[in-house]
Amino acid sequence: MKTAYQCAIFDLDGVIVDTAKFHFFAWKKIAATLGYILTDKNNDQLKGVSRVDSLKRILQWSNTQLDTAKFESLLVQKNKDYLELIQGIQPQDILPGIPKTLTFLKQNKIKIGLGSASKNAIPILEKLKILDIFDVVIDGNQVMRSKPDPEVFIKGSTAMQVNPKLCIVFEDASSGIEAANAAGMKAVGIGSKEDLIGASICFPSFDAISVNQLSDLFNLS
Ligand code: B16
Ligand code: MG
Repeated sequence: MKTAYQCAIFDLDGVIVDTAKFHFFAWKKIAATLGYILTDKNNDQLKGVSRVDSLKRILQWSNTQLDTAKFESLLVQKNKDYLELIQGIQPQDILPGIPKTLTFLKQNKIKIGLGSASKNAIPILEKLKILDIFDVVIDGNQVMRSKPDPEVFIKGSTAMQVNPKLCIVFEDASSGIEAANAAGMKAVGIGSKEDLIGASICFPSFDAISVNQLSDLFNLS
């Protein structure tokens, strides 16, 4: 019988809650002030990427150079706009299939971690009223290097004292799938197979994962 996985590490934006669209709105507004129209394709390349690195990418795409003060002020403005957009999020905004999955993990004594690039992860989990479900939360305040660097996931498995080989990461971004693979973890993609190359398996959403499939994923059956 195969060894059972001992922990699940969730990405936040686009996996637990659909805040990805609010990041997009906020970045679109910033890009427009630079005379650049941010496309859906651009946005896919910002998923899972830190705030600073996201702005660097937008400057590159728009061929813009800024001094440090202006760069900092755009970061502040983006976060201000983003926080306004997510002000009203509530437990009903948790994506379908997530509550069932968290219950399954608790029942099977599988540890639950968060591995997000966002510096706003804790207030978001509080708004969703699920912060206390997590054994460990690693967010953008605790890492030096953005996904696809594996730092965020390695910090999570270390804090939970679980071998990376026995961790499953759930991710909606290609940078996150790359980070999970680099950490030596099993990467499960939430989204399309075409976008999430490198994932060991993909599901369109958590709603599409049955309890039997969860058992299989974690080698419990
Ligand atoms: P913040 P995740 C990431 O979160 C988002 O996907 C990405 O779009 C965002 O730029 C990054 O967090 C930083 O977020 O500005 O709130 O610190 O997908 O890793 O949970
Ligand atoms: Mg994400």
